Amino acid sequence: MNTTKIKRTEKHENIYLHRVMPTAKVYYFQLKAVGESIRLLLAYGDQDFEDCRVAKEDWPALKSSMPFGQMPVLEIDGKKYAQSTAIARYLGRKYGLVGKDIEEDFEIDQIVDFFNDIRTKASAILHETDENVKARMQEDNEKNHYPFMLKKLDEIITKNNGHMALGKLTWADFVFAGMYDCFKFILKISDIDVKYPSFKKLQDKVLAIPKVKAFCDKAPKADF
Ligand SMILES: N[C@@H](CCC(=O)N[C@@H](CS)C(=O)NCC(=O)O)C(=O)O
Repeated sequence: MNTTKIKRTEKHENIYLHRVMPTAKVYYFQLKAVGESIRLLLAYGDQDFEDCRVAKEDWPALKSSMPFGQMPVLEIDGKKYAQSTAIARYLGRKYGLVGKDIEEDFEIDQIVDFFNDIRTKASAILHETDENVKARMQEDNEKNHYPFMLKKLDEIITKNNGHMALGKLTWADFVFAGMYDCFKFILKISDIDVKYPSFKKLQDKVLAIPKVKAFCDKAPKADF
């Protein structure tokens, strides 16, 4: 691995050469949720970074300094970048966790979008304030959406040798592994690990990668 400290990752004939970023900071709440994949990918890439876990009460003062007024944000050498999927895709390219051509990259993108679609169905309920509407939305998801979508995701991971795409480790696996605890919390399906066994196995596989494990062992604990 080339660890020369230069500002940008160069692209040569579709191969992105790994370079360590001079300084990196991750801003996110004291949660895993959509920020954890970024931390895990940076750990995988052997990148030192400042893990800024923002307390809820400190957020209002910081909000206007973020590109879109939200987190997670990755700051590279003083410049801030937002959107968790875009950041994960960027780090995936940087660390070679991508396909061999744009069609393979397409396969990674589509499964990440599908995973995010499932998550969005659940998070819409979190934002609903009327308890009756919440209950109806949960029932609708459990009856009409989750069974099909989760079975499909389980089949895809199983078919891909325990990965999200391409039958190998890609940045999509980090998106899944980082998000899975929160995914379970918001979907509220108690037997999800048993019903769709590929999910937990995939999370465990990513979290067992030695550099990722070393990071998680030392990181502040968060339930989801
Ligand atoms: N699409 C964005 C969503 C980011 C997002 O919703 N961030 C939330 C926390 S999970 C946030 O910053 N909330 C505080 C706010 O909007 O003021 C991403 O994936 O990064």
